[in-house]
Amino acid sequence: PFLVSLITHPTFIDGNCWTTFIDDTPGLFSLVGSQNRAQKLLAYLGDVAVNGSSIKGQIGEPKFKGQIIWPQLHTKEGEAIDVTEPCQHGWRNILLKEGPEAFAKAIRNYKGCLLMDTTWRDAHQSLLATRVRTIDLLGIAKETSYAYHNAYSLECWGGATFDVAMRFLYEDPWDRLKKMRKLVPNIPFQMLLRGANGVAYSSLPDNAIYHFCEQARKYGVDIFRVFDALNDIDQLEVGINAVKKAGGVVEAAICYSGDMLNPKKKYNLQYYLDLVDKIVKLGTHVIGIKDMAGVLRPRAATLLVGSIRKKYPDIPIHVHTHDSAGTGVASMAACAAAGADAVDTATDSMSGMTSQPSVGAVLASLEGGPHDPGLDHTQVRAIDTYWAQLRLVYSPFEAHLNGPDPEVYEHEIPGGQLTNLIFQATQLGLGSQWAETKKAYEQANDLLGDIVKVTPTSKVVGDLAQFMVSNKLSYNDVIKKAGELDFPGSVLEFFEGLMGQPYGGFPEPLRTRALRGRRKLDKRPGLFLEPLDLKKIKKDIAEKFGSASECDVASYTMYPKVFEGYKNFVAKYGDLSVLPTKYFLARPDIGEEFSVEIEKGKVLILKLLAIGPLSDQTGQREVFYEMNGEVRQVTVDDNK
Ligand code: 3PY
Ligand code: ZN
Repeated sequence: PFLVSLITHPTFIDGNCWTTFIDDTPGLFSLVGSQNRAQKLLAYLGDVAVNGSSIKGQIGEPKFKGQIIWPQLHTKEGEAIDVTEPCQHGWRNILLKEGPEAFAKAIRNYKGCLLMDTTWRDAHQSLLATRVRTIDLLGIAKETSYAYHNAYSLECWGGATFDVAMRFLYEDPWDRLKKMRKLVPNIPFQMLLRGANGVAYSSLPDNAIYHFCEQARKYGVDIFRVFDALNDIDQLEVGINAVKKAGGVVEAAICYSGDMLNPKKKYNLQYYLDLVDKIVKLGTHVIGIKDMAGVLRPRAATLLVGSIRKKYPDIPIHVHTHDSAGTGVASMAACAAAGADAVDTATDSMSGMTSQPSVGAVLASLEGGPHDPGLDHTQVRAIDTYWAQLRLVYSPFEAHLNGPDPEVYEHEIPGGQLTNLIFQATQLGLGSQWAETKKAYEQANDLLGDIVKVTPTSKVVGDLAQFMVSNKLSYNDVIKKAGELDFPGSVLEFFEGLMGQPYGGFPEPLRTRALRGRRKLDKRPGLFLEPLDLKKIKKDIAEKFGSASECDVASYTMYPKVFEGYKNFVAKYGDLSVLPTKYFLARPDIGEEFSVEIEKGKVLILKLLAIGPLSDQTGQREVFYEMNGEVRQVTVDDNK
């Protein structure tokens, strides 16, 4: 392609070719670059045309492949809002001008109960296996900057999005963050940080967490919800200190488990209040309550939030929940009434069940009263018309939940995991085993000492539950045979202490028997890990892939293999984040024309012309595309 651009370049054709022509004509390289990108994109499109999408977890094709209709926002007076430029008003301005303490104070002084919108992170993590792509978030970003300008924050990063972006969507999570930030300059961005695990599944050396938070803050994260899956304060402290050093708002969260109002349960009000004392001592700006399974019922919510409010009248309280049992709206309204400063909701068509409660329902409950969140429900509804269409584009990742699951009060499976487990059970055709798995999950939790369950400890319980179901082991079998069983790796890691220390200690003699002589840590794992040599990592990445940014280093420290897989994929197919989702997941119809902006101002008009016959000799097919009026051909291995 380079030669082609050279000999077809006007200067070359004119005969005015001088020796420094190539050096003086950088556009030539960009032309070569875009031709390369176009060729790589064609390679992907050709592959999808022949083999279908290979995106993991995808079942079937999008239910909706039509043109998305964009919403038009209006002011209260009925005037159309011009969204050419993003909105500039919002709580982020206080943070940028006056810092985290002043931000927290201003939030606390606000009369209403603000909302965090989780649509861009937890909602799709909990409903659509975290598969929503950057292009679709950016598609509604400017409108969102207006409709949600008075929101406490947009949760848009961290949790599972980091891993999934690279592993399954072949996207750079940092690129997503930077692009979202440009289009939404006014609303604080919030991420979920798994304490000393960063956004990974087990502890990393402390310097990796510090380095990660520094980049996250630099490129746009404002508020960091920091939690530890066992509420282990030493693990939490690592995350809290890293966020503080990076200059972010610390929202240290206590993870709510069980039922505080049931005197027979392990975690009571005093347990939570003691934890809150500890995070306040560590200097949290906002107190987070993280109800990852949706088991915080309204009466418990009133007591918990009310008690914290009384003890800490000046610190904002922000409550997170899932709507698995259908009580989310009532609980969030109870939290607002008990003194919470912010609660979590998701856009209506991405809400409910394992996701967050619906923004429309929470607004309907609070609007006009003393805790009014200060959002315009007609604008919020307009945004939802976009998501209603998008949800159908992502239908291949639906878990097909039909209704609330009040059994969550017994099994306590976190929202995201509940969807995953149902999805897995359906895929394996184990519908009848689903009930068994839920029961086993409850028993596994008891065996492990009734632990707090959220990533990564929820996986430990889930793995043990599936192990019990597939090996037909009862609760007593596990206790009796512990010394001989080959427990899942995650269970052994938990017993070793690699996820921190559980409240009340490890269950014995099960731990000792299961470990069979493996080490037992009694302090946080980070203390045993050597700091990472970040400079060397950067050098190695640059050598392998040609360039390396600090963000690449941070991606590598979290997920070395996934990062390399992502980079190799991009080397082969280019940056696919620019490809509209329906063409990322399925091939277009023959003759269907569509456009892709491969870089700013460089638009490709594409049309699938034909898929050739299978060659017996090579096992390949030719795929013919029209690209900007020219016929292009790619040869594709037929893997079907
Ligand atoms: C995550 O860690 O990704 C979670 O969403 C926990 O609730
Ligand atoms: Zn959640």
